[in-house]
Amino acid sequence: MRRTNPRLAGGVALAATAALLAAFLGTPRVVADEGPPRATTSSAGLEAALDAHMDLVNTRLEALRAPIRLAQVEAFQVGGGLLRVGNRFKRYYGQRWVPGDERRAADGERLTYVVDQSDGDTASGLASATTEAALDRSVGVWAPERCLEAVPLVKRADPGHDLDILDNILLPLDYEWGTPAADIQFAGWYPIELFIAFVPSFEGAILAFSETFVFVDEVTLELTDVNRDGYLDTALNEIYFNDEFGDPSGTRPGRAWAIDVPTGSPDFDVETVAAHEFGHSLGLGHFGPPPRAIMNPGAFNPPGRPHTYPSDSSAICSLYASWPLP
Ligand SMILES: [Ca+2]
Ligand SMILES: [Ca+2]
Ligand SMILES: [Ca+2]
Ligand SMILES: [Zn+2]
Repeated sequence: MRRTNPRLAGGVALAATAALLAAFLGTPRVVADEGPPRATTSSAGLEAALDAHMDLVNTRLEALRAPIRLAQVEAFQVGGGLLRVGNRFKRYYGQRWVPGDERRAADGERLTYVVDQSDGDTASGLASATTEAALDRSVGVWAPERCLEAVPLVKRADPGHDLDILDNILLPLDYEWGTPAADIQFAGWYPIELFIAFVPSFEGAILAFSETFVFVDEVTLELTDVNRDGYLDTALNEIYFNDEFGDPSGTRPGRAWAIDVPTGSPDFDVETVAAHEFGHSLGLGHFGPPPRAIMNPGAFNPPGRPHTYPSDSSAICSLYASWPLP
């Protein structure tokens, strides 16, 4: 949800973010020698940008004394379809949800998700109700998995107040620090400014991103593993979509967010991309191809409706077969 008077605030927020990044990095932007600055798609550059992003977010979380840290970022990059995962705390295997974790007001052994209806419209012309239905279907791609039988995926109603936090960390004058309403939050479709703040100079190449936060101890500020499974304890996951795609007045008018996109179309199918992102929300990484999987990096618009493949199912089982036991 955008704050009121966004026009006035936008430039200031962007400048503040750039200044902070500059202080942090030295050089926040990659500028070509000839001509105006332009996007680069080198994967090393994007990885460096994601690392800088994680440092920035964690510095702010620390300054705010928030009891969470950003542990993992996944950016869905178009143009080659590459995806990159940043993993911050390398001495741990990664992070997992802890069943019944009171710190995130867990709904018992269920995992909850919410769709921010206030950011659900797309510049490509989809209504919020339409994208919400597609996001629900993307969760429905995973829900029937045998190894999720003990992990119901429960939808929470949009409470109407601001619920997401990363938008505020990136552009504090434009967006509110929300009160999370679920474990997994579809934060909505955001203007290019948010993606400039996310990974400067790669903003036009990022279709969506997923961020996973973990808990730190409120007193010692150390990372926690309360259930001693060898994994950090996941606190929150948020998914953001880039509304520049399909914006008639933007730089990518011919590559729109759409519903039921046929194979071969340049458009992006909301349900398919969201199903991949929700896989990250559940804790999955990338694998293949081969074999074919929802969690292949960059696989979108496969024929027919999205569905899980055997390797997706076995990956889910490796995380959840013994849930709620570690
Ligand atoms: Ca927010
Ligand atoms: Ca939002
Ligand atoms: Ca743990
Ligand atoms: Zn991914």
